[in-house]
Amino acid sequence: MHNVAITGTGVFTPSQVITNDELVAAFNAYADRWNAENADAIAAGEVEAKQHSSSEFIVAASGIENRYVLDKEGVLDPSRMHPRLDPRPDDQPGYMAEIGVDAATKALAAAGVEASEVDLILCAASNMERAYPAIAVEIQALLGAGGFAYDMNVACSSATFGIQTAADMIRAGSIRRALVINPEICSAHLEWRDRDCHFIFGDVATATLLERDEDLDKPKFKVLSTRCATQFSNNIRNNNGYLRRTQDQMEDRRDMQFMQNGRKVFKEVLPLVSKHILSHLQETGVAAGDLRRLWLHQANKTMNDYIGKKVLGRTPAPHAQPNILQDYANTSSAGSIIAFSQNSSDLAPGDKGLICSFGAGYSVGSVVVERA
Ligand code: CO8
Repeated sequence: MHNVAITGTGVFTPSQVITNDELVAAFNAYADRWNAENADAIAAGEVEAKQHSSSEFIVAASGIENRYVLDKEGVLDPSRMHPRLDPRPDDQPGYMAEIGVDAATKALAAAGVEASEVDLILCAASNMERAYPAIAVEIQALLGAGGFAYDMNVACSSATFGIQTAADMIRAGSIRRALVINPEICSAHLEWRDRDCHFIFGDVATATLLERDEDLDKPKFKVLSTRCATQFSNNIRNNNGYLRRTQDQMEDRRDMQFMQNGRKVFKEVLPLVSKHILSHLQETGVAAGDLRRLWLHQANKTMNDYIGKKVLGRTPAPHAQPNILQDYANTSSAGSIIAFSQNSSDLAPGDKGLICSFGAGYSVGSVVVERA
């Protein structure tokens, strides 16, 4: 068995940002327009009027203040309410490949590794832009990487499940280096016309480079242990898929976009994640009190505060559990990797931390690391 280390990470951040106030103004304009168009049905009690959203609610309920997106104009157009990403010819890079390559290039540069030295690429994300060929194979070609590549989807836990998959192959000796890439264009599968969730997601791409650790002489995080778990739930669900055209009346069906029962998710996922982390740490022989940092999935600030307290047995000290969701919102699988990438360079050799993601499935994945 070989040792494994994370030697580089990279984050692609879109140039366009939407503040809560901009988002709420667009939503409220849309709601007013919809209510006017449906005034008779509302008066007859056939449909409910759409209520306004509010920035105060969004911050209080989630901790989110901004989100980055690939196309702001389409999202904020009250007559459209979703991004416009024009189709690209097949001989040009797709959207996911393009942003994935950006993040991967940064991760490779951070580690001082050439793309040709990489022998596995996993594109691990909540949605894939097309059915096939795999986005990962396109990224492999664009980067000039060797070996093989494939896509995998475990929703918000895709990054940590990808890290375990790659780490297992490095441990077993079948590969030496892997890039786990998480291009998340969440704006394309968020229902921006639903006030219960319109504020939740943003776009981003992250990449994590893992290498066989044979006395690697560079800054690294040793991967001490990985653990994944799943438990079926319908509380976060999206029914869009290739059977779509086999079914009638598909136009504008709500379940073709992200749906969740947020309250239930909150209640059910918290104990699942806390127990998962604590038993993983115990199995690894790391005391929770010895963790310098928790890089948690970025869905909800209250949720992270609760998990941090439950795992560490105390209110986490400042910087012990960094959140990035105020700037990025929920970016699905990429969230914990952004937190890790932007808040890990200050750790000293010997410091330990834990990356953890959780979400649809349900799924939860954790990675115990040590700075070296
Ligand atoms: N403005 C004003 N009021 C609002 C708004 C709004 N925008 N939205 C809802 N309200 C109202 C509600 O109608 C409700 O009113 P009432 O009490 O009269 O019924 C009241 O505010 C409270 O609403 P909620 O109970 O819904 O509010 P919560 O405090 O529960 O907060 C959250 C809602 C923020 C959604 C919260 O429940 C939460 O964060 N839950 C956990 C979510 C989570 O972790 N999900 C998993 C992450 S997703 C994932 O795993 C990836 C899936 C795949 C990727 C998909 C990418 C698109």
